[in-house]
Amino acid sequence: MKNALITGITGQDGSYLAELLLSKGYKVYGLKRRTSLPNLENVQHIEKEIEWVFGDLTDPGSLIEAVLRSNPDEVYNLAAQSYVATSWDQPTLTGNITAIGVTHLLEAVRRVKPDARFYQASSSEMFGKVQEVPQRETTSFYPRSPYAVAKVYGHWITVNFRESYGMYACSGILFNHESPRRGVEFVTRKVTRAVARIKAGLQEQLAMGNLDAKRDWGFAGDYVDAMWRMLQQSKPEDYVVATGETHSVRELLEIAFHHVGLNYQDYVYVDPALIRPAEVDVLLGDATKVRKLGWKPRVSFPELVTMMVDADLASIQGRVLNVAAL
Ligand code: NAP
Ligand code: G4F
Repeated sequence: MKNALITGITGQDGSYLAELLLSKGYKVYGLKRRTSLPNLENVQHIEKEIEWVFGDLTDPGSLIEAVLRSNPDEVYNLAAQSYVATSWDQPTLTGNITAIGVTHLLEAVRRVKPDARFYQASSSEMFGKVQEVPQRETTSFYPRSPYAVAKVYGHWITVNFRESYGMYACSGILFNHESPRRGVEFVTRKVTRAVARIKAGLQEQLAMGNLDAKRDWGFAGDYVDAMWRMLQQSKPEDYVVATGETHSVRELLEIAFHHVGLNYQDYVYVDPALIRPAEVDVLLGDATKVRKLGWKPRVSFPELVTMMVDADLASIQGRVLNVAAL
């Protein structure tokens, strides 16, 4: 049986990856921050199958302890301050977690279990003001937010540990991927949750930012399989993971509202406060390289959006029932 250590396991991707590795017979160790209240919603169905280790990417000693305890064959670093908009409000915190935190974890692996295979969650945000279309592994980075700058650091320190120490360390440059487990502030979930609430009469309007931004959106459950495949190869390399399609925020609104028989223009207004100081206008990935590992996206953009709306509708109905039962 292989051991895997996952940081960021309570987040969207961590929960899907934990499910995947458990289904493959791994013993899964999950790094978890101390929180004042439980935040295990995404992993409650597998909570008892996971070996929990407490730690924080900003605390090197706790990461050494986590690697010692888990004795991992594979380490997946998914933890980050991952919300781009917050990175302008908290740039130093974002750098400490999303950039320097990667070095803390790589150092812990290098000192304790240097033959462990290491995955770094790099991001298409690194392409920022894109230098070519579509973006591929060789496209230059031009980060447009403190988050993206931190991710560029995390990406290159991973390359550096691979080249300096011969570690099996690689990065997946993942384009946006979403699911019903997505945090509620990200644009897809913000929209699908609002659609469900408007349909249920719990909300009247929806304030949005830049409706013209375009993203290459896929399904998170598909993308964690690509992470695993990257760590099963004979040598470590970096890979772009994307669908190869791009859609605007406006298209997202159209599909989500239309799914419940509504017109988004009757409910949505643009709030200038939600426009970012610097924007990534369009992302579109070329996943040719990772497709050669047998990976491909399985959920289309309309399927993804309607899946998320349906999940939010079901969640609201469940909540109403629960309240009624009290
Ligand atoms: P997410 O839902 O925001 O999850 C982030 C995770 O990181 C949470 O488990 C969070 O724990 C944990 N975390 C935050 N700060 C930490 C710290 N100081 N120490 C330890 N853990 C910490 O993110 P996601 O969407 O699953 O994304 C996973 C990773 O992929 C992130 O690194 C993200 O930047 C990157 N990425 C995501 C996408 C995407 O479209 N989803 C695309 C490219 C790259 P709490 O639950 O305690 O907050
Ligand atoms: O959903 P978003 O907040 O995601 P963003 O900024 O693309 O970042 C996500 O994907 C990255 C991969 O490319 C990850 F690395 C990162 O961790 C995160 O998961 O915003 C998407 C787009 C942006 O252009 C934003 O300006 O939607 C636009 N947008 C328009 N109105 C909005 C809103 N975004 C949010 N969150 N809220 C709005 O009201």
